[in-house]
Amino acid sequence: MDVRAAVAHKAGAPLTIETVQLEGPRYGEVLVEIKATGLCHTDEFTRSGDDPEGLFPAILGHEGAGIVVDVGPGVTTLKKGDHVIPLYTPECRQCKFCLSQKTNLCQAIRATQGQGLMPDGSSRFTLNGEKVFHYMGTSTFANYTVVPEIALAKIREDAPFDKVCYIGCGVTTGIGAVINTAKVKPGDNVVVFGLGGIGLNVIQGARLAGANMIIGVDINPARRELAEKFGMTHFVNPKEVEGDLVPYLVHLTDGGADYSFECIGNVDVMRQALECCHKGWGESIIIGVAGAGKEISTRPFQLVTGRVWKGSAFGGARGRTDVPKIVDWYMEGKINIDDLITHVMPLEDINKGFDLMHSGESIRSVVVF
Ligand code: NAD
Ligand code: AHE
Ligand code: ZN
Repeated sequence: MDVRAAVAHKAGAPLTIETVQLEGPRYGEVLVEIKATGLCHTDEFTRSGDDPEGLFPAILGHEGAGIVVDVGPGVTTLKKGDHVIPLYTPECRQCKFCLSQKTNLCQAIRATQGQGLMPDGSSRFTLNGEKVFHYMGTSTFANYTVVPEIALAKIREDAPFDKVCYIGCGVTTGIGAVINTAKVKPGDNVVVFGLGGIGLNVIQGARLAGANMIIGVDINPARRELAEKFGMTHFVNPKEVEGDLVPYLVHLTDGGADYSFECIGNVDVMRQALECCHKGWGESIIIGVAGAGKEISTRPFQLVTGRVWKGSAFGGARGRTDVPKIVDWYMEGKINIDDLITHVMPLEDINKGFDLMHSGESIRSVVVF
């Protein structure tokens, strides 16, 4: 079938809107009509050429929501008409990783997903007869996409697609990193570096967890107001701090953060995030994705003296189990998504969404089909 998609033809180039051909679902696969998709900084990371796994031409997008249109043979848990959120971290419930109960990083299809292909090693997308790669197993910058059954969370039908698409990445990543990865407890002091689409969800997760100080760090002063609405208690603009940021934050938190979160993808900030943690127990969670060739460093003494460096992918969430619950939280008014979706646009304007991300004007842009 013909589908309308934003195609990334080469690294650094704007996306182009094209009519692409999409083959129907094969064994264990599902055809989904995408109704809305958010633009995450990770899409920009790959579009820009910073992603060592980046492939071109590809259909990017991993923060979508839509409706099942058709199912391939062997699909048992979904049917036509079901409302779904595609999962770049699937949940097969059978692999060593899923069965371990120690991680959400299901590996059932990770190898082919990283190669921009479906689990059988082929692509469903072509443009003028040439292969177009899938992206993160989701490719939500298209009005129809094919996704493995294990990479779809079934959600309630009254949830608005243009809001809950954000649960497909940013909301779950931010809130999940606080609840699942860090396990923040009431009274903990938290420092959040980067108050964008992820960091603001870390802030609301920290508030849900009952944190005491919730310190937001961002070079964009315009982030302050919204972050305060989401629960930030103190704002720090590194450009306005006299002297080093780390001792400033350690002093502010009376010895250091119980938990810090890096939500930027900057390896120098990752070091600051670790080093502002409390001696003996402070934990720093890396969420930001750093470009090809980048490495983190610190003095091992920082770890010897009890600070812990961790990472979090998709907020440690098991998508098919946890995403429907987070949709419920939104529908029950427990979490705020609406205020973070600052811009809505048609697919034709998707490049404007990336411009808004760069200028710092948007938190989340959502494309509606
Ligand atoms: P975003 O562009 O919305 O937000 C980034 C924020 O960081 C902005 O507010 C910006 O002003 C701020 N910032 C930039 N440089 C800074 C600095 N030196 N000091 C302080 N603040 C600074 O991006 P996003 O969508 O929130 O994504 C954030 C990061 O998280 C990206 O690297 C993205 O790829 C990554 N990410 C990771 C996961 C995961 O599962 N681990 C999921 C989603 C996104
Ligand atoms: N391809 C990159 C890594 C990108 C990355 O770390 N992705 C996160 C999700 S970001 C969502 O916005 C993730 O889930 N990682 C786990 C995984 O298996 O990819 C690189 O550096 O190669
Ligand atoms: Zn994302």
